[in-house]
Amino acid sequence: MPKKVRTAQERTIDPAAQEMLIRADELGLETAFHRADDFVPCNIGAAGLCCKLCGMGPCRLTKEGMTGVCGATIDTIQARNLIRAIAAGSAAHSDHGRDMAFTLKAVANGEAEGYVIRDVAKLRTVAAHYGIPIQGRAPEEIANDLADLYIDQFGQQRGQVVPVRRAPAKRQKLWAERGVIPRGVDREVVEALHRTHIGDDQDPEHILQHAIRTGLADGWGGSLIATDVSDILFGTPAPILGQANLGVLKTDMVNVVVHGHEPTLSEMIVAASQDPEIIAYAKAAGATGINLAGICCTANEILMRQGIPAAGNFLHQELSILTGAVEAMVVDVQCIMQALVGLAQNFHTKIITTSPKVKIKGATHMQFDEHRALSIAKDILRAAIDNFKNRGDIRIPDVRSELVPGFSHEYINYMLGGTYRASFRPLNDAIMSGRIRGVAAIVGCNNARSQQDYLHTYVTQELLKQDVLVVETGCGAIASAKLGLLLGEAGLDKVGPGLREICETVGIPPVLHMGSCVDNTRILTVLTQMVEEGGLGDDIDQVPAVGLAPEWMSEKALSIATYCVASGAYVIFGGASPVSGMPDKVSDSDIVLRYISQGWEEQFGGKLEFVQDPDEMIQRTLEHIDKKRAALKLPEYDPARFGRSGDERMLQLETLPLEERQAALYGF
Ligand code: SF4
Ligand code: MSK
Repeated sequence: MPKKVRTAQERTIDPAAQEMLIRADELGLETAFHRADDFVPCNIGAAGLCCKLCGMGPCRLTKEGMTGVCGATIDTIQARNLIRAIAAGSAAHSDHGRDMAFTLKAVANGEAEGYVIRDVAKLRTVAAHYGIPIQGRAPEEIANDLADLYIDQFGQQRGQVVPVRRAPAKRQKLWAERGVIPRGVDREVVEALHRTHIGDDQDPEHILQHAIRTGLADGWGGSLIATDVSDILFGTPAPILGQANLGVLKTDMVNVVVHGHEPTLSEMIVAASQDPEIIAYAKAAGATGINLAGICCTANEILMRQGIPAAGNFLHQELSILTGAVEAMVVDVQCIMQALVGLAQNFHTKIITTSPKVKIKGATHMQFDEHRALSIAKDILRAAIDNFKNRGDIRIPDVRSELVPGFSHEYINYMLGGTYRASFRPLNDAIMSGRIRGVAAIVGCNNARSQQDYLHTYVTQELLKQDVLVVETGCGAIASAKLGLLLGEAGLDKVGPGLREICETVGIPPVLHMGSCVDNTRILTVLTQMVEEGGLGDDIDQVPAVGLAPEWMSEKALSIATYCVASGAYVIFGGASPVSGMPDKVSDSDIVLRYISQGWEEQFGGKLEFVQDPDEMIQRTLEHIDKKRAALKLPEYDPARFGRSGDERMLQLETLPLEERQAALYGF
């Protein structure tokens, strides 16, 4: 089959990205978009039908009934591949959480240069959840105890990881009955690897049962710890004005792009960039100052706390280098393409790796250590400033959008009820009345095989028209940001009438940005509080809500999907299914697909499905929401019932003569 080379417009809907892809072609350079066109994925591996777990393989199963050399069946091989991906995703998020907990310990003991505890209220709230004494104690003492407790969760061997106590009571009971509460974060990941070694667990359903426990170790373990500690150290996000897209890079400033996931380094680079000595150093180099911008989830971390602009999402990492205007790209962990180094060699951009866990051949390594964080951050910025003089031709697309990110669970609680009666009641009431039909969490990555941002933004916009409130995280949130959906009232003219009334009354955008990919735990917390508020059932699986990852790419996404399913959510992934099996067959090879859908739904009330067509994603989302509404005996969704209040109505009334306005408003 001849390979199809896509045009820039077919590769991405983002005009800034299109401009950079055309520049890449002009310069004879390639990106992930080009490489995705250059080779077709192996259809055996893509369907989960290849096993390379031992030296007798790789065994590629291409026909119904085939087994590997050891006799492993298609369904066993698929289940093993899937749980290994989930374990890797759970490990990545959780190791991030572990590092955050160690940083909290160091800060509590005065050993971390430059850090302070910024959110003492959250520290006290979280500590109180676990019975850590808070009365009359200094924040550092509480933080020390919380750090010890959190560090213990990773290596704990028996019992239950403590964050699961924050799930709805009924859910905890269900998990206990099913035997899936994680004992310790590391233990579940290790067991997933052990079970999938040659000659171990060979019952696909039994393997996938442990996948649930491995995913829960992420969502109600490592990720939740990461989010808690990030908020305690760097502040719980609240709405702040920001900008997104490549147009945030500056022609006259030293551009430093931070990329990856952990806020420990990026927050310190933000602090260092404001140091007068560093600013003076930049000016002495001929620049007007230092301009920081983020990529991927590091972007989300510093955007929602500091208002530092986002240069873009996952597929923008190479595109930002193509501008020729980036003096340094500073990376830590996860979602960093090896191709950055080769591409950067065509420009002056320095790729600086910083994590002891991540090195890339050809990159400059400046290892980060939280004990000397500020000094290292300044060294990194000096290296970027020194590189300013080496800049060649630059082309920065004049494309950027404004946005308001920072809708943490705590802020949503506050915005709905104010300081003295913070509550989720108005949200629950709006869903119960049908003003809001339901909630969709649209999260996850970009994928070079999709048209960048198209699926995210199409699904988002269509659900908004149907009065579905959308919350977003990760690279999906940046996709909506670039389209202007995260700005105050932007896009409200395309939002359903009931949802529009709520957005206008509360003063929120129709899409709420809730953070990075590790922050999907914020969505779990929101769902839990909606349950606890009353009126929407007594467990998460009863809430009219759906999770979607239309352009998923990473193993972390699979782990997120699994813990959301285990928490009771219906999760729809776009793109390719890693367990699609033999084409067009209803056979053994469908066991895994059936189990993660019907099987998991019977046990946990949530299910995972892979759906390629965006209209089908939307249809299934709405059907699920309406099914959950009916089960709760809520009124059937009817868009015609709402829309007579809100800003537009008031503006219309203002044009009427006084008597008519009074008649319309008060009936006299
Ligand atoms: Fe093949 Fe079995 Fe070895 Fe997998 S574990 S590579 S199926 S022999
Ligand atoms: S960065 S995991 S591409 S969301 Fe979190 Fe984006 Fe997905 Fe990486």
